[in-house]
Amino acid sequence: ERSMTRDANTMRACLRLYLVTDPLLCAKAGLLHTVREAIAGGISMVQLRDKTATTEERIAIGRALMRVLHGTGVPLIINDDIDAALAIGAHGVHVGQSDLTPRIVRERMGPSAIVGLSCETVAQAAAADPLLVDYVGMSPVLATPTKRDHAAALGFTGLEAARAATTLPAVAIGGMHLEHVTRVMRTGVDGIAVVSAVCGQPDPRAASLALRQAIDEAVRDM
Ligand code: TZP
Ligand code: MG
Repeated sequence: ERSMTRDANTMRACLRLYLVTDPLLCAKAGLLHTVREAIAGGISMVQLRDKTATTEERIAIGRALMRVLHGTGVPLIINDDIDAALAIGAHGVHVGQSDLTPRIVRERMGPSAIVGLSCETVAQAAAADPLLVDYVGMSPVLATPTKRDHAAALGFTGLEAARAATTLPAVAIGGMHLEHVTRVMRTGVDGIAVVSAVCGQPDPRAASLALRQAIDEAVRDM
């Protein structure tokens, strides 16, 4: 049985403005402060992504994030680390194509957890299994310095093709900033995932608010 959070329409709403955290970009203002401000600005989901932390460190940060998110309705997704997600009581796990398989994530996280999968090609998007996966991240739309060794950029037409290859809720990631919102939302994705458009910005609340307003406007116009 599907929980509220895994319902496709709820999932689509959670994908509108998806904040993926970067420990270095958030270091100056602080990760918790950045997320608090971003929530006030209207982000709809958060992913803890820290490639260099240990599981113990991820658990500590994740527990603090859960306290920040408590009562907001904003789910917390953990990148790549099922043990941390289970210890934290996080809402889900996000994996890439060369990480743990969605089947393993689903088996270990249980039926009510959110499972996200990064797709870098049309074929990968077409292959994403709706029985295991709740949403796909189309990645990267544009080249970005935030992720090292990322796959070739999809571009907007590549994003359109990838989006058309699956009926799963979908979010666009990679080099996404305010000026891209209208074009990206026209491809039919449900939302936009950002790192540097919020993390490390002088005012993460204002940055989130501007993105959220532009996304909501694009959704209204569809
Ligand atoms: N996956 C694909 S691109 C990317 C991730 C985590 C980084 C996106 O960062 P930014 O700063 O929003 O371009
Ligand atoms: Mg990964």
